[in-house]
Amino acid sequence: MEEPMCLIGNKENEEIIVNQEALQILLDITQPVVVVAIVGKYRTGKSYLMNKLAGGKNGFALGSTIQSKTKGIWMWCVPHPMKQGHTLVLLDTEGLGDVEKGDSKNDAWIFSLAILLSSSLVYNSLGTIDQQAMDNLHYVTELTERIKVKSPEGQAMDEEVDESGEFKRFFPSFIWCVRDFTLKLEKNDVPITEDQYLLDALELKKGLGRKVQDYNLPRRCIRHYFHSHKCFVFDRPVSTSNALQRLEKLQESQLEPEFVKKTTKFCRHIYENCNAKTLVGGYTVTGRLLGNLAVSYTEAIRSGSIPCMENAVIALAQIENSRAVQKALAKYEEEMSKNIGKFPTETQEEFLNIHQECEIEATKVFMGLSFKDENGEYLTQLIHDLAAKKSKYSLYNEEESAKKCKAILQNLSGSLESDISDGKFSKPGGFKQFLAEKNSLVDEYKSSKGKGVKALEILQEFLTEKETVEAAILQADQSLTIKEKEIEDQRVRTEAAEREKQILEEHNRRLEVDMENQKKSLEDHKRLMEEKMVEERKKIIEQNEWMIKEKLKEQEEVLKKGFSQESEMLKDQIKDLKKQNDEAANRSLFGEILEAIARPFAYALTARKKP
Ligand SMILES: Nc1nc2c(ncn2[C@@H]2O[C@H](COP(=O)(O)OP(=O)(O)O)[C@@H](O)[C@H]2O)c(=O)[nH]1
Ligand SMILES: [Mg+2]
Repeated sequence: MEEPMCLIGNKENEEIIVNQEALQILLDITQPVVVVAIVGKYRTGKSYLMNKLAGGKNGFALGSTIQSKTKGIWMWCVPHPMKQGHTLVLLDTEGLGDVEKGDSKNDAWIFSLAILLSSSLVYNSLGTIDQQAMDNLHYVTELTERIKVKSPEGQAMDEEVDESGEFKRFFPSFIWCVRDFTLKLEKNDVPITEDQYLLDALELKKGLGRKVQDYNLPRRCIRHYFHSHKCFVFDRPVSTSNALQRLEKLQESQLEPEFVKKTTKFCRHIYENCNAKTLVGGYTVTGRLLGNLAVSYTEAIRSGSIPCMENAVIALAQIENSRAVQKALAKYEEEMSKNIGKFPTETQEEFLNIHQECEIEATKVFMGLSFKDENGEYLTQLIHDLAAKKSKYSLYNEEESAKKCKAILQNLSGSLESDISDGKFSKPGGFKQFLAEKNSLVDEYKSSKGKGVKALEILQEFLTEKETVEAAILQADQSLTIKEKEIEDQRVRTEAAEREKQILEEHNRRLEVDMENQKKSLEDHKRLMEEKMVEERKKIIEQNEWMIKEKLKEQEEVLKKGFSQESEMLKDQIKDLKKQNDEAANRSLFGEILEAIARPFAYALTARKKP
């Protein structure tokens, strides 16, 4: 992207909308995305810092030039400077808490969206971390009303569920940037780190009074909702206000060295430590997924409901899994088309080998793109559609075989045909001569290569066509007695019946190998799906274990400070997470789901066999 673009517009008195052009850019990004969003009051140098992250280019318009910029979330996608194969998506919020632009009711939604869409959230403020800075972050205290974790369907209407204990799992990491910081980083005359400075500022006060509660609330939210708390303090970039206005035009050498140093350190931290966005269960978010997430959340808000992370993931999985099926089928076609020159294959087994190779490639594509296909719904569809494609190609292989066999017969039977029409066999001993020619034709046909699976059937068709002529020649042959003619006639019939039997056997044998192949394919799919599900489950268990560790840390801290009520709450949450993990570890290996996938196919296969 050459320059930033508005991703989510937030015009006053209008609905929040996703800009289609920006959406398309996201949808085209197949790489995982590291998403850094910045929030905070207007004119605190947010856009300036985002430009630094984009590699120092001037893209996001700065305060002095933006009077008419659209409010909302602006987006800039750039190649990640350190993580190969990743895209860095910068989200700059425009006009949050800007009184001049009218304090739209949508601002709180924009704040929530920045959280929902990012993997790292930067909160930017001026001066020091004081009460004012905390107050400006009041949106964070309203998040329980703006973000739902679980789908409300499973909950009773009047049930007040506190889901904020789950926020940590979904929320971005938290980075506080303090600009124009003038204090010394010290506590009781001892130097402290920036992170310690933030943690001290987030310390809770004891007491039950209203004032204490108000003081504690935003701090509590920040500690409890976000899983990591980083802080960067910046000096003033230049000393004169005149120079401040022209900041973007100044050379680095004209800025305060400490400011430059800190900016570099901040950028390095983002590049090195901010991870790609993931969904619950550890699925990595690509630009495509991010675009769909933006649409899903924004639409929830427009329709008057609260964005629900679980629902969004379900909706996303549906979109992605349908696409995974389509991509896998396209892969099958692509691989098959490379092999089409080998048709007709000599045997059905050869055809099935080709099919199987293509199927494996297709399934790999599906497994790579799909996620959370918990009921095996999309896998079933894939297996079904692949089976249909296999039938189509199998039929084509048969048609090619039939064509080839007919061509061979046509070629071989030329002289026999002209001998018949010339009446060469209408003489005593003619029948024997006819038989000899016919048999040598059949022998030659049988030894011809590349006839494929229809060889017998087409021969049978050919010989059946000749039956009338054969009978006539036999009857006309005066060198044979009636008895001999009867015997010959019987032999012709027996031979035909024999071939018919052979054809049927061959047909059934083909079905048999088809069935074996289908069974094996099901087994393969089952195995791959099982592996994938084990992997997915492992990720969930790992994530829960990480949550437990985070909560234990939090609990230790609140216990140290004597907040026993909070500690109890955390204890419950930890207990719950442990229970979830025990359940996940003990659940059977999706056997039932996989059996259910296999059943209709096994049934369809047995039904096709001829008696
Ligand atoms: N005092 C101060 N001004 C800054 C800083 N960084 C940028 N500015 C200037 O502040 C004005 C607003 O910056 P901008 O990045 O647009 O702020 P935003 O509204 O938060 O995005 C511009 O004139 C910038 O040059 C800083 O660290 N301190
Ligand atoms: Mg800005």
